Amino acid sequence: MKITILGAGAIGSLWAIALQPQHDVQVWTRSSITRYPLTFQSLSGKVRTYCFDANHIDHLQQSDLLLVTVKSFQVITALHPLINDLSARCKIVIMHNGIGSHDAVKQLFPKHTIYYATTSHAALKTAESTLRHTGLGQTFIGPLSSVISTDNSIADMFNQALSPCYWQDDIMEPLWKKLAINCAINPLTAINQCTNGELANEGYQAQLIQICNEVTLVMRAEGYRIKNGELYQQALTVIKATADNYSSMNRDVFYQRPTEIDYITGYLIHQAKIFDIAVPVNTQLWQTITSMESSYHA
Ligand code: KPL
Repeated sequence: MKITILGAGAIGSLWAIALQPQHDVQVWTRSSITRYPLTFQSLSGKVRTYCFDANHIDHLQQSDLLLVTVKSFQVITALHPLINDLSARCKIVIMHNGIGSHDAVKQLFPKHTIYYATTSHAALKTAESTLRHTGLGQTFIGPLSSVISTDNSIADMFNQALSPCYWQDDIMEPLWKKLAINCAINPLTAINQCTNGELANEGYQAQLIQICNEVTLVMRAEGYRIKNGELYQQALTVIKATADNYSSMNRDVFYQRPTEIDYITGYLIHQAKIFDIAVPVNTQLWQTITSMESSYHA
């Protein structure tokens, strides 16, 4: 397959490396580079250097797959310039933290087959062209449209590249479960500028439980069967599995970049309003991150 990966951040670069043995992969970036060199350290510590094509319009136009790995709030701005260059058969896979870009993506590409994906693989870009795979995770992929697509071969393709990858008829369910984990971990690690692992300390437990209880109420209203304490236990599992990592929101606040708060906690608050559910703890976290962002350059 000819593949273009839109966004050469940590996750986009990780998939570029995973897909390249079997596919013809290029990256698409905001800059005008034509080659993208990357030094990669695998989970076993092995280091290898790669060089991908970048920003070749003919490769984009011939692509069978466009994998979009930019941040949630960049999806539409990044996709807009590509509308006329994607062939009608090009499948689009969108992979970002949080929820909320899907309606705009559907409007932008009404005739294309669109999938959403979520991954818990952890990767860290330690410099512009250095990538470290820091945690093994799993990936879920499924169709955006509620009409169930029978073509689940895309999940096999991702599974061969970086397993495990599971097909999901209702992709919203894993997206919500990942959103719950991000609601629990990301704002707290950003506000307190701590590693994910520090959230295992006693002092954070009451807040983590409240955050997860609020998410549970909204997810149940959305129709998902969530057991009491399930989301908190899942968040704790991720906290322990990624103990040494800094969350993406922690890094965004550290480097004074925009965060994905509106697509994580903001999306939860938006949906809670629809069902008239109070989410005071998450609302407080949303307000704190929002005011941290607005004071960046003050
Ligand atoms: O997705 C993540 C993020 O940092 O955005 C978690 C799961 C919290 C891992 O760090």
